[in-house]
Amino acid sequence: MTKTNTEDYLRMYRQMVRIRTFEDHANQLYLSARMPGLTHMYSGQEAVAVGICEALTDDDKITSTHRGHGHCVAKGAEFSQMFCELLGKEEGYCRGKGGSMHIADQSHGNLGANAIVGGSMGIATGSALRAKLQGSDDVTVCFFGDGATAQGLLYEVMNMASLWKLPVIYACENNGYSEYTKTAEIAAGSITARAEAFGIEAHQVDGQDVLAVNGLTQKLVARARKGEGPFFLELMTYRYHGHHVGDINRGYYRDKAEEQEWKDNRDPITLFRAWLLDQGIASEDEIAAMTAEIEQDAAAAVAHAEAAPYPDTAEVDMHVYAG
Ligand SMILES: Cc1ncc(C[n+]2csc(CCOP(=O)(O)OP(=O)(O)O)c2C)c(N)n1
Ligand SMILES: [Mg+2]
Repeated sequence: MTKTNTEDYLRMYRQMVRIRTFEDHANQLYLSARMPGLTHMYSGQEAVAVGICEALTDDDKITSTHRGHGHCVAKGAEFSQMFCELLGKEEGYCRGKGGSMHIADQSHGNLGANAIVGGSMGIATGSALRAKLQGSDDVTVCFFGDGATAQGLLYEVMNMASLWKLPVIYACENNGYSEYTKTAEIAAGSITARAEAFGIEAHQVDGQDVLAVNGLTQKLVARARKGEGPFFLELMTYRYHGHHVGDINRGYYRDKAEEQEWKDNRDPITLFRAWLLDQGIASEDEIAAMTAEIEQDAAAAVAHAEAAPYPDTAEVDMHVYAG
């Protein structure tokens, strides 16, 4: 059964705005040299993370990528602990030692971001095998990008998942680019056909339409819980920023007109906002108030994280080895 509840719609919208707002602040931290290292913005892809994670419970698991802030927020993470993690502070989800590309939030079932492209595929499949062996009905969603379909690991794990009917959903976010290269130049044939070759049911979905993503994911999650998995989703989407925050002059591989076209006509937040207004689910004023409140939360979380202490140097090897 798919969700039709007003509260669910508003929460989905809120979560999408929270991701966009988080990313705007993270980008500012980078541009003003207040954050160490680089980070990869999720802006533009919000409907994918939110549409999928809103179909999951805290017991369900996800694995994430180098572009992982959106997945982390959508799975229930708090701004404050996330910004602390980005700034290397003790209060961060990984006590400041993971940073942007390694945030994990096990309390909400987020097994972690991963800087290795495709690296989380084995972890997600192992998590689904654990669920099956333990007789648990939780489902694992494995997020990865179109570029990660070039990793051989995907074909090893899809083979196992299909043979063993594992409760895993492979969610390929096809944003059209792998670093500075168009997907069309590096990926031959069809992405969904790769999964179908292993006997896995695969769907291509409009990744800018949160209701389409959520509706389909709810159905697949329910079926995966009954042992009908695995499944594969190819979510057609777009990233607004460069590959990472430092990739500002990207004209040599991507046209500004193309970026503008997606922002003007395919923005997931604008599209869903128009739908909420049209359906009378929210008013302009309510949406403006929600947006302002989220902005305040983010600004307060950044201020908190900047003032927060770094971990003690004595704990540098803490959490490196199990036990
Ligand atoms: C194993 C591995 N190879 C190469 C890289 C360098 N790298 C980082 S992100 C990226 C592109 C990934 O593209 P995609 O999977 O489409 O994700 P997107 O960045 O578009 O979200 C590459 C090649 C890496 N991190 N890990
Ligand atoms: Mg990509």
